[in-house]
Amino acid sequence: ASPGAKVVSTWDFGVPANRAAWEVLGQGGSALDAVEAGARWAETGQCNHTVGRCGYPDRDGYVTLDASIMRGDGGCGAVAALEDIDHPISVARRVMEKTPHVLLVGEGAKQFAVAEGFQPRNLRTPEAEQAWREWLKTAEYKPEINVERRRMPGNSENHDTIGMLAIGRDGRMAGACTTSGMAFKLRGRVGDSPIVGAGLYVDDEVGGATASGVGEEMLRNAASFLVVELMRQGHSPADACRIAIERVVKKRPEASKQVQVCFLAMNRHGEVGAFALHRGFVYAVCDAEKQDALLASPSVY
Ligand code: SD4
Repeated sequence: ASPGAKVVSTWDFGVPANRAAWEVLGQGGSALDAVEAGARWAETGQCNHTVGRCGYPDRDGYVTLDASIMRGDGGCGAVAALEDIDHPISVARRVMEKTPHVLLVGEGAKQFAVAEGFQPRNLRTPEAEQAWREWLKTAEYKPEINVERRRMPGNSENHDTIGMLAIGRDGRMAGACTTSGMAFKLRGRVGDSPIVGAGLYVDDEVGGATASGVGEEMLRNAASFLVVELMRQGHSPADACRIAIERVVKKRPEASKQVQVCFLAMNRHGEVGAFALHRGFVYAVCDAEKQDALLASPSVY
């Protein structure tokens, strides 16, 4: 029997993003349409410096966006280092549905988006520009744990990359992950979010996983794939996320003290779990019973 529709996503802005996804899921819409709608909300619904429009730029001042989308049957599409297009998740979906490829990057991704009818626009807001100019004074790239929370003047909410997993009434799953990546990254840097298996992985036979935090750690560990494979071996979503975090720590114990890594997983039965390297990670859960649950994840340190 189907576990019933459900959507989960990373961080506290996952609550409104889930609601956008629920408008689709609650009406019997597909998990794929739901995660696209939820991710789109995050990309333009709110200026949060870490996703879509208003993302902070790289060290040379360019806002570059990464996104991936995946269906539980293995279909997937992604864009990396995409500029001037404010809905990278929808471009990723077009890559999946309209090309023989999985990942388009940079200028080619933009060309494809424009050919598909997306309107290019300047995504660098005056606020992002000001933050970048401020950063240029020291020009030191040093990601801090959960820094987005502190970067928001007068706003204690925690905002970050959105990773979203959904299961439809028909029991089929999908996931989406979208981000502007690490602020002030090197030009050309691509994180985990658009890399299938690192920032996102979904398999209808098992479940899905997504990640937030410093993407280099997810890339090193093929992390979302690892979480799904751990669930395939019989681990609960929470245990799978914890074991994957332990792997991250074991590989780079010193570096692990300095960076945040967070995993969120949902298995095909609709069970949800999460684990983070450091405190501060929260995730949002939405189903027919409750649309706005926000839960804190356990952490290692
Ligand atoms: C990245 N994982 O580009 C993303 C960014 C993120 O918390 O999640 N930041 O590495």
